[in-house]
Amino acid sequence: MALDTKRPNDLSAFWMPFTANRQFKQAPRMLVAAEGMHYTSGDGRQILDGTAGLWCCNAGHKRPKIMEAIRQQTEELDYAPAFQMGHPKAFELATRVADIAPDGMDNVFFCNSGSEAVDTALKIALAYHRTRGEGSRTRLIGRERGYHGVGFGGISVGGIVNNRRHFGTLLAGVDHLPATHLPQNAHTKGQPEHGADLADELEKIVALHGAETIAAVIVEPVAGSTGVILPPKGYLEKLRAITKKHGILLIFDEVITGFGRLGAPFAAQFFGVTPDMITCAKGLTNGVIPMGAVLTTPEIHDAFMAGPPHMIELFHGYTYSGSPMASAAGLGTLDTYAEEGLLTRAAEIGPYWEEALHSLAGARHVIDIRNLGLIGAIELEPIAGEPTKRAFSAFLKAFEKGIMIRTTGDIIAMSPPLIITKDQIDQLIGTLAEVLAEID
Ligand code: PXG
Repeated sequence: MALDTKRPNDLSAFWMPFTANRQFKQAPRMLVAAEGMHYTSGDGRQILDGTAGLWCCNAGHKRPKIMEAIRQQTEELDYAPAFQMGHPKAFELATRVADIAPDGMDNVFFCNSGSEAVDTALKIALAYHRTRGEGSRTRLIGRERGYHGVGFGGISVGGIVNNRRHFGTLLAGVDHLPATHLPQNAHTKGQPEHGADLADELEKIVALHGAETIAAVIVEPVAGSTGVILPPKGYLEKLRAITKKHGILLIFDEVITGFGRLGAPFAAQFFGVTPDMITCAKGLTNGVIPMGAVLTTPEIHDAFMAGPPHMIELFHGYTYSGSPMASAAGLGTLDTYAEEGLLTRAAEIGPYWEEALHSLAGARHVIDIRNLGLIGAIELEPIAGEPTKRAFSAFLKAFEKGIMIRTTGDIIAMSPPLIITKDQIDQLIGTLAEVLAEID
């Protein structure tokens, strides 16, 4: 039977995520191919990728090992039930992830995205305390300006107003630490000096509610989505000490910092602070096939491994947890990272990136520049009464000129693939300088 196409193939059916749909559909920005550091736009131009897609294509695009791993997997095993059955590559990938994870993070729970990883970690935290007879620990603590995906758990602990206020009452029993963004740290290269004491706010929350009611604290070691907010020197160490003192689990949301973004496999290693759980996604499969994961300590994992052995220990999981195709993509990705030394490359190229980025300090509209590893942010003075407009016009102009950047509020955020060369950094920053000179 011939396909019955009642509708023309237009842009109306696809309701796009986190997008100004009407504006996009009037002047679509289509991407039709990608390789290495570049996208190809619908009108045939090469676009230098300054954002690794959405912080996910850490090894760049269409990398042969990853593509080949997926191709081979399509010949072998398309899908295997994820519950009460297994397939070898999920186990192999979990072992390989645990290998590069901080010491003591030995267990890996797979899911399909960062949002699912966050909700999984929060559920594990609650169930862990309950399993140990501390069922009164039900409160979850997030942070203002935190982004933890879009599930109900994630938006509840998250601190982005627009992601929360349209969606009802959210989870009960959630509190927030203050964000670590301080004006006195403007134009700092690398980790800021001021603000470690903001971690002490956790002591106030503990005093208010009682430690015995608090299950976990979740933070991004470096917040990406809200415009690159860095942890002041000593802040994460303090947070670790306070959580440990009160028996509260510390979760690092490493969905963007995981897999080499800061110059170590995980931010936990970069900062030398080990949490109790790590959430990750994105770079786990180089963004090619959706996959997320939660890494835990054996202490947490083993607490569930009690009771009759035929019983399911954790009532949680997804149809596609550790799916064959995603596992294959993950293995190809980790091979690529290892062969090319990408998980530490940001440490090598970071100083060059830092200098290039901060060369924009005197450019029009710029009020702050922040960086760490291969992450950079340029904060612009908003147009009076029209927040976000200036940065968005920078984004449009940049795309016109052949570079891809991200904006959030009036902040330009960049996180190029870890394979970026010095020449490409020059091109990215040079083009951005032109953009800033040209926009209103
Ligand atoms: N946690 C963190 C820290 C994230 O950055 C998520 C969870 C959710 O992941 P999923 O896979 O469910 O989207 C994220 C996602 C941006 C941008 O431009 C950032 C994200 C996603 C899309 C855009 O900053 N981060």
